[in-house]
Amino acid sequence: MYGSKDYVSIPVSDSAPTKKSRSFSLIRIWKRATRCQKNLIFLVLLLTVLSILMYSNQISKIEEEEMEAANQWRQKRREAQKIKSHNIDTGQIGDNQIQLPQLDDQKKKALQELENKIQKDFQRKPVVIKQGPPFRHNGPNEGNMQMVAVDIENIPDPVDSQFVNTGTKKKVENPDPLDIPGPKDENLIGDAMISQAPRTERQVFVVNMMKHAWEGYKKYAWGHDHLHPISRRHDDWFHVGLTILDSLDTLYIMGMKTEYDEARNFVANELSFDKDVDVNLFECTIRVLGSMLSMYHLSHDRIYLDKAVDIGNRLIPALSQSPSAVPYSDVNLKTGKVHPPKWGPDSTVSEITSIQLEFRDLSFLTGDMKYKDAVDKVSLHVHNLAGKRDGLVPMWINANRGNFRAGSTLTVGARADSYYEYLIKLWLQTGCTESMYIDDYLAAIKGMQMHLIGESIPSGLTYVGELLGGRTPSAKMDHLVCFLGGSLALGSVNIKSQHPKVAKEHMQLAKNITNTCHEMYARTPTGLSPEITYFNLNQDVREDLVIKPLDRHNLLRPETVESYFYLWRITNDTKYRDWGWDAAQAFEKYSKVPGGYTSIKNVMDPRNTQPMDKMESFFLGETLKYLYLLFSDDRNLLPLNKWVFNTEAHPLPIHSLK
Ligand code: DMJ
Repeated sequence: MYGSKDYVSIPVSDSAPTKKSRSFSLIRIWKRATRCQKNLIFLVLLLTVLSILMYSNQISKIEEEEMEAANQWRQKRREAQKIKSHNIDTGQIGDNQIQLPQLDDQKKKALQELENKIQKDFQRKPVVIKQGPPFRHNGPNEGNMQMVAVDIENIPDPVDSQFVNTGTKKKVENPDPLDIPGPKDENLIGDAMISQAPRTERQVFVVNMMKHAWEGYKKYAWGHDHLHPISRRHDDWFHVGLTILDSLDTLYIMGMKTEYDEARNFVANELSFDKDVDVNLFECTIRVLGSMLSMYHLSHDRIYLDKAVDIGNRLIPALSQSPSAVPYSDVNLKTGKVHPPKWGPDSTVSEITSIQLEFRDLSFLTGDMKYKDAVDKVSLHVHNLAGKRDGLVPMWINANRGNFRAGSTLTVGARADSYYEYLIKLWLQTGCTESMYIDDYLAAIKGMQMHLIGESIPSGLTYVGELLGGRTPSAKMDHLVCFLGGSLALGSVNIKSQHPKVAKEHMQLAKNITNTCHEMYARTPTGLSPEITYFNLNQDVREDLVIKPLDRHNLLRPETVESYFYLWRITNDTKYRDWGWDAAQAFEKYSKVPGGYTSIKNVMDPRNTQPMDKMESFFLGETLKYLYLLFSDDRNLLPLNKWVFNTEAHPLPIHSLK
């Protein structure tokens, strides 16, 4: 009804409650609250105040860190500017980069002569593919493999001369009756081809590890790059069945015929490199090209040579299309398109200097010098490049400009490691004829002694640290550095006649570093090494090794057992075999899962290793191969004066040019 009052009016104040009324009501609430409620409110208030205090403390810490970083950055900028102006003064250009110095005519001439000599020496070697050694077999599926008679001329001396590439062949008596080829085991391949020594118990153990890893891979990841042994899945990186390729020569050397046939069938029938996928030049060279070359040398099965040529041709644009002598890090296998790494402008020094053994071998096999020329150009460039410090290389290098990144860290670990490894191995590869490599190698080791090598407290363990930003010492050592013991020992026996004093020093260093790497395993509760270890330099601390929470993972890496192998072959000291055995046991105990072997996140807690669900291809390609060789009683199995292992443990022959 219109006009009648059908609602109740309530007087409402239009203004918000005043501060006074609000505090009155809070007091009222407080008064009405029970003791228990009051306690609760008090607790909440206390916690709030504490959190605010902690938060502001944190903020000021972050601010301090940012300030510190900014200061460091400013300092670096000032240094960079100094370098820049220095470069301008000396006629070089540069934007925080160091340029190749202008060579005077005399130096240019000397370099050209050196280059010609290398070229000539290399070409003197008969090219296998042209001369065509009789293929010993046509692949496991196309005929029975024949046993190769042991060439008595090629049996190395039992002790030192085994390692020294004198270039002269010496007729020697067979050092051990066990080495005489015995009756052929139908199930053996690699051993039957290379040697006939019986397997040791420890070798059988490693063969079983390989079998287990292979079975898991075959079941859950066949044709893919890597196995995830826990989730029983896989991942692809290059899309080429990387684990199969990395495993081939290990299966061959271990004489695992059935598994080897499966792998060889994959190469023959399924493997294609015609993939629209960007691959890393270095990783693809050491794993894929390295494995194909090795397999060709071991088996003389033509299929591997064809694949080696195919992958070599697909990788070469990374070298040929660079505007400088420094290759691009990535190349597309189908299109040949190249580019620097996705995460930054620079390549790492290890990746551009650890492709040479493989490409040079490809030239050796095919007679086509384009592969060797391309990688020799890189080596020569790095050899002459300004910015090294006493033979040590900054870890970043730019493909567009061809120079080191100024202020890069100096390390023998990640990003630089195999530069040092390949210096000695490149010298060995052509029968110790190319002095540039040995000169750089000797200078680098001296540089390490001057700047990177130290001793921990209290046990005096020899570590190889880093110079952060090229100047700040850090007692940090990657597990990757553990290759160095092996390389030093290998170098030592080969330089002995020319540099006896240095050789002795290097051998001692090799033993000390390998001992430290052993400690990195032995001192953790799992017996497995962490990825990174810091060494204590503080008199008040009683433990040599400092293992930070984020560095506690173990990726099944090979470097330590690799050095055990070299040290055992070279010194005959059985402790290296025992240490290798301990490592194998630890892998078996903490990394083995029903689906294969897995990387783990925490070597410090045996009850909670936190498996990472990944089996790297190098576990089969390197770690298990080196363990097998370490436990072999047969010194003729890939003797070190005939073979040089690439950084992925694929053996390539030494071509003595003398
Ligand atoms: C391998 O791919 C090679 O040994 C490389 O030189 C370093 N990293 C892994 C193994 O740790």
